[in-house]
Amino acid sequence: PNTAFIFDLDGVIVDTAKFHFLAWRKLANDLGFDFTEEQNEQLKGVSRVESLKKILQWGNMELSEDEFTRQMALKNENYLSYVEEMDDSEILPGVPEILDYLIKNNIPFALGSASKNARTILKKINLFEKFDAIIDGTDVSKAKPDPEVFLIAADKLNARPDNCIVFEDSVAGVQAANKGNMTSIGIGDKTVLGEADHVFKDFTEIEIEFIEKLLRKEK
Ligand code: G16
Ligand code: MG
Repeated sequence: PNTAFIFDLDGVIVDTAKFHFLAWRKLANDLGFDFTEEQNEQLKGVSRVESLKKILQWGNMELSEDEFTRQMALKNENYLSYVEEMDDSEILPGVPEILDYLIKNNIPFALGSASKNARTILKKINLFEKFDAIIDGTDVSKAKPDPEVFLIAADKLNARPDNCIVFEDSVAGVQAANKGNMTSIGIGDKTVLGEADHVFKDFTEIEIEFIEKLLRKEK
């Protein structure tokens, strides 16, 4: 059976969390309250709508439906002004090596992201053409920790979920992979991503030998 790999975008392929932070902080400040890096951490893997709901709660603020929509659009415009400046130097260390290995060995891989800007970002960093499938926030109806995004990816790659290996930096994403019956690899802090089958600080810590072991289905 086909083994396939699925990559999250933000926090796995690129660090766009820093741009989300700047854009959300501007929104909060414009509304008259502060927004911290610690709060930004809690928005990892969380959709745009849910992120704004949380931020408004933290700021003790309520907005009309129209104003909510307007603020979300402003935030995205601001976020995209940072994305506009991105190039392939933003790809996180160790990522090109693993993608090259997969391509060389004809192992299919997909993107599974909550972001509605995923395709734009992949084009900016010159990875758009490399993925066999791209599933993002525009393709799903249920957000992580629901496994929908990864299940669609598995289907597009013609792989059974239990033959899929998912790289994720968020707790919700790891839970989504687990619920989808996939192998979950956490990228980040072991104390945060403890539910993952394996955790690495970043891709430079992952040896090709480990990938080969996964392909042989050794645990
Ligand atoms: C990313 C980020 C989240 C962001 C979400 C939606 O998810 O981690 O912080 O809120 O996408 O992004 P957008 O506003 O671009 O639609 P992922 O799944 O790539 O880590
Ligand atoms: Mg992420």
